[in-house]
Amino acid sequence: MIVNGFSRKLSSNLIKAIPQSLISCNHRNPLNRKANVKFYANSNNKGEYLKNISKMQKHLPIYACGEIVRGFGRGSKELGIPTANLSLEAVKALPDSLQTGVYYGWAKVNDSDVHKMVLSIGWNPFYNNKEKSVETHILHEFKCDLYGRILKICIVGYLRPEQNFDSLEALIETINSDIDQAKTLLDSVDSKQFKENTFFGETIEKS
Ligand code: ADP
Ligand code: RBF
Ligand code: MG
Repeated sequence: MIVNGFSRKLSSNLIKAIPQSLISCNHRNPLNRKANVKFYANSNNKGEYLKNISKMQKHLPIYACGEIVRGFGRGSKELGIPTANLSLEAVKALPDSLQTGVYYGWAKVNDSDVHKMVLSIGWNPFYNNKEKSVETHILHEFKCDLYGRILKICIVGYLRPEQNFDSLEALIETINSDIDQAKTLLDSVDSKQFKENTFFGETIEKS
């Protein structure tokens, strides 16, 4: 097992969720089951959102892992939403097809259980970062910090592009809405199958 790399790709083209107003559509999933999928879109550019979602979804799921490193420490202090940042090495090893934006999926830290997660990839336009970051907020309360541990993630679905905001409150509100959507989407049978993948059972060592 390679640390700091992505290891495996399966085919999936589920249409997932995006923020703004709630819309629902009928869609056939990869098992050809008919699914009424609720998603969020700005009614003015719904078409563009849908095209973008299908495009991103074609590359998923992506399995990746790497060491958790220190960032600016803002996630916990300013937002109340800690994010485990992947090392630069791991970020560089991610495939080019993985574009910036907000995603959801599954995460495991060292030998922990596999938990739901939301993921932000990019330059955090609200903070105008100079370096690209890949940050995972795990939907689990950890008793201690996780720096130096190995984070394994399975990126299951795309939620939305990165955005700038007028206020910190608006950023926090949107991230909390991402979290709510992720919780629901990851409860589906199609999402749960990725949690069971052998990737999460394999032992990895630091390189
Ligand atoms: P940094 O900028 O160094 O990433 P954050 O304020 O974003 O700092 O906090 C992230 C750190 O908080 C993680 O590296 C980890 O040690 C810890 N942490 C605790 N709980 C969680 C969680 N549920 N999800 C992600 N990180 C968590
Ligand atoms: N930062 C932004 O500037 N714009 C965003 O749209 C944005 N969306 C995020 C969505 C999620 C689910 C998470 C976990 C983070 C997001 N961030 C975003 C990153 C956030 O600014 C960053 O985690 C903090 O600055 C701490 O590093
Ligand atoms: Mg962080």
